[in-house]
Amino acid sequence: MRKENDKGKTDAINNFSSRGNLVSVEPYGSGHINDTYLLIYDDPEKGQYKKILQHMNRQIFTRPIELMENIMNVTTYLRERILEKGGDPERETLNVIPALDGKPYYIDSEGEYWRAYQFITGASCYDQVKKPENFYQSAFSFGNFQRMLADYPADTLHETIQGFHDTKSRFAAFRRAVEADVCGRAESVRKEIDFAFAHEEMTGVLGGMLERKEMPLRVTHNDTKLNNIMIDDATGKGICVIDLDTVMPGLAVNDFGDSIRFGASTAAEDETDLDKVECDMELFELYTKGFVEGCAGSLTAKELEMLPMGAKVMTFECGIRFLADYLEGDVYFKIHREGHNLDRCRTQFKLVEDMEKKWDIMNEIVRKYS
Ligand code: ADP
Ligand code: GN1
Ligand code: MG
Repeated sequence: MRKENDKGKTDAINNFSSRGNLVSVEPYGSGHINDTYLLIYDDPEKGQYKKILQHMNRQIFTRPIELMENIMNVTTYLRERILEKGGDPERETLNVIPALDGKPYYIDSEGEYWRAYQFITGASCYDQVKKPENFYQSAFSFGNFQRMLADYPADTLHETIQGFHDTKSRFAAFRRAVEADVCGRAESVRKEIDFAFAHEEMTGVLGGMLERKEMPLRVTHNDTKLNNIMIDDATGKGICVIDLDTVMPGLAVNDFGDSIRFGASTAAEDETDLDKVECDMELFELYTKGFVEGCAGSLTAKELEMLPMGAKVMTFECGIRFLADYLEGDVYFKIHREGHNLDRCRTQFKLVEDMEKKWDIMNEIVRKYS
């Protein structure tokens, strides 16, 4: 885990323009990658207001300037689309607050990168589905996000993490982690390793289809967890897609799949009681309906057919990423307890097993909305 960088944080706070006095700074959200802080200010004229400050993870996002260029370009593009539709770009897309020098990031004295966003008020992010309607809304929003970016010039986007959802190379990295076994943990997780090796075959399916041009490369979000959507507290509508670090060319079925593995689970991603973990078919159906409606007819017949595969492969991929990180000593995903990444891996593998049992139902549901 990275050490706290208090001086960097203070310098960053002072290097983004702000009205009024700073009242509080608190860690915020439950993301696994960046350090997010909620800043509250008191403005004598306008009262209290909030801001999001993020310490970007430079070990993972090795080219932060390119990454911020992506975010500026994508949010500027989205702002225009939202205005065309008469929407409110202050709430329906992220708004980067420039640093005092006008750049969309601040570099502290240790070379760490910081950025700030306007806080989206009156909306919440959820780690688990509280009301099924929220899940439908998140599906519609992610589908709609993809549709809004359908004509975005994809070749101008930087690849912020190479091979992010190249499941085959993720598997190769996992295999190397097992072989190196730098922490001597492999023997104790033999069952999970065996499960992974028994499922290797699925890792080439989607990449193979892409290579054969059976599915199109689109501009996708690539990290479509429920907690990357803001749901309006008053209307219950999905209003804003956030966490744009991985917006890159990718597969629509992967965006669908990542949402299913996280939001259609009956338990949290890090639940330790695996009896509680299942892929809920009612939630799967709601998400399918919302995503297909949000994409508004843009998905090809092949993409529709492969939605269940997207769910299974993304869940498996996430499972091997968690397991590889456990084997490597928890260097990628933030952990909050011993064995956290192993617990996360186990829920993903349990979900894969459950999807295999429910495979026919999943396909039937998708056909109903195709
Ligand atoms: P990570 O990459 O670590 O997941 P996110 O960008 O998703 O970081 O931010 C973490 C959390 O912070 C989100 O789940 C959300 O609760 C909150 N958050 C991020 N940006 C905003 C924003 N502009 N307005 C309100 N809340 C936000
Ligand atoms: C990370 O940043 P966050 O917490 O939204 C990860 C995703 C994983 C997810 C698992 C850049 O997402 O790929 O699916 O954790 N993001 C990155 O919960 O690796
Ligand atoms: Mg996030």
